[in-house]
Amino acid sequence: MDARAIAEVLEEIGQLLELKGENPFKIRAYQNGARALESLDEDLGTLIAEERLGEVKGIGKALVDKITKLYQTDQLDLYDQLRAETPQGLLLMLEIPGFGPKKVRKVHEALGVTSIEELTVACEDGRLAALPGMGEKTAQKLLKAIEMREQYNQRHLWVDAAALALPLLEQLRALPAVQRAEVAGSFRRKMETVGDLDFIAASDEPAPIMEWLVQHPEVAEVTAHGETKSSVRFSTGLQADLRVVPPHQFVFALHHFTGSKDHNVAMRQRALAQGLSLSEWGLFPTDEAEKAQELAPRARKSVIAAQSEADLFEALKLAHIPPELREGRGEIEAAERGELPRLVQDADLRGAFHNHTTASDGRATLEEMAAKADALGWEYLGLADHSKSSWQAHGLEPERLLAQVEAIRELNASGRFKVRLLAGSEVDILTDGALDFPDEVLNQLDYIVMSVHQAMTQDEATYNARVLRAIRHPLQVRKILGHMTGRLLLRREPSRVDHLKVIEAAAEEGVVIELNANPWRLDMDWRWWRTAQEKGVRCAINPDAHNTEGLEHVVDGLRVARKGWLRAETVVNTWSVADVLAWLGRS
Ligand code: DGT
Ligand code: CA
Ligand code: CA
Ligand code: ZN
Repeated sequence: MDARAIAEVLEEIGQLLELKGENPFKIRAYQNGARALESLDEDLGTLIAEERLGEVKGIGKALVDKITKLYQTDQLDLYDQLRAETPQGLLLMLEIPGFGPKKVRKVHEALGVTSIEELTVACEDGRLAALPGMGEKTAQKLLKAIEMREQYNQRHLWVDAAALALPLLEQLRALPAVQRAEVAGSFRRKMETVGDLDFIAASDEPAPIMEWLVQHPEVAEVTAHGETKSSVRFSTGLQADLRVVPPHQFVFALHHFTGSKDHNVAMRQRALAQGLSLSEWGLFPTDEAEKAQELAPRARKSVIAAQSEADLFEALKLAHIPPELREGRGEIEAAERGELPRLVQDADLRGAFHNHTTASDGRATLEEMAAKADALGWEYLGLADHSKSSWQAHGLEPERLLAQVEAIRELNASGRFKVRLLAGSEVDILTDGALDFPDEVLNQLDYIVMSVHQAMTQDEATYNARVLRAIRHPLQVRKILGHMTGRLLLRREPSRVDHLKVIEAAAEEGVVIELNANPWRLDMDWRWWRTAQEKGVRCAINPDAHNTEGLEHVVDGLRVARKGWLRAETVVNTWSVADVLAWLGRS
């Protein structure tokens, strides 16, 4: 295990001990140990080998052995034992926001509650409210949090869905009976989260395809097994439908089950206006549509044969609409007028601006990051480590920041790497909207990324004023607004912010807005990018990389940028290094 994984184990041991009502000093020792490991300056393996781990501040004698054991064997008896003796339900309860170990222990001891279901009942029947220090308000808050948690659990991050869907699609396409296959639905539309997967396969022989799915080793439960449609649940909780259609219906089925519902409704209306009826089975003249419905589905034949979705759109006098735009948000009107944007593509990307190194909470050094950027063929790589107020992330004080700037300038001059390194900083926007460094420090950088990391639950007016103040802060260097709402998909709600006001201020001040490419963030949300682009705001798709592979996450942001109608010109990290340097006022 590496230092970070061990820190998580220590953190969890602290919680488990707290659930047991152990001595607070002991608990504190594990928490401090976790903190210390997270911000280690040196390699953990070296510290252990040289028997210097005990000298690290925050790591007591008792922890040295445990950390060493975890490092060497990935295992610790105390941890296994604690997990085994703690009811699973209590661990799940810890995941409810605002419900820490102390409260969990209280309801467990006083009410015998061991699961979220029992906790729900106790909240509803007044037993929880009656406990000292709890009250009706707490009960209502908990019920709300439990409900949110359930909603979240029903959806999955796009990248998690992809990890399952893409290999399955390969296997499906390889079956002898399958002529064509796709994953449709929200997955194909590149939604940030996916409810279920919708596979469509073209074949005249559905039986073996149904068998393949229901027998699949990854399937945990078969919820429906029909002749041409089956549904299953995988062990991750993700569900999938698989529909087999005759080859001549494939394009219509693919379009229909790609959705979205709103897009489909608008498409059907458009077809009707041309005397046509569009369905998952085909495109029929309206007067014959009823007749067609009476025939068995597999016998129906659309009067328009479509080999691809482009044929279908063409039949309705539309330009081809990429799946990620099919949200019923004006894409049909734009396609009709020939005004669909030329969407930014993977190959357009030439660098990125928001990345961390071991100077703050990254896991790779400046040199390792530069080498990776070279391997990716990037023209420039911007470093933006945390600022001093993000002390949990080992944020830099001005001296360390300026030393890093110096190191970056020297590396550029040395010619060791092809990539041009840029010196930035991820500067905290403090609670009142001030920036975490004085202007004279910031003005020595190539650019800054301004982000909120504390007090994220401020009311909308306060949060807005805070972000607007940062946007309007006069500086000589370019500014990028980082992860605007701080949301973590399926885990943490976005901060309340007036997107339109922020977008308008950014347009006025020439501040770039980040599209944070971390699959948990994808912040600012794709629903706002079209407006931002129209108002002249530029986008930086920022991987927010904390290690070398993190740089590759930039494509997760790109997927969502396309969903937000963004063209390459709008995205600053598609610009050439010469254009970027000119824009930054550097050479
Ligand atoms: P999800 O699974 O919640 O992430 O979202 P989708 O869009 O994948 O929704 P899903 O799986 O229920 O259905 C896939 C597509 O099938 C949907 O985007 C449009 C189409 N569809 C499903 N049910 C209906 C319906 O009742 N009416 C219409 N017009 N289309 C539907
Ligand atoms: Ca779906
Ligand atoms: Ca579905
Ligand atoms: Zn950040």
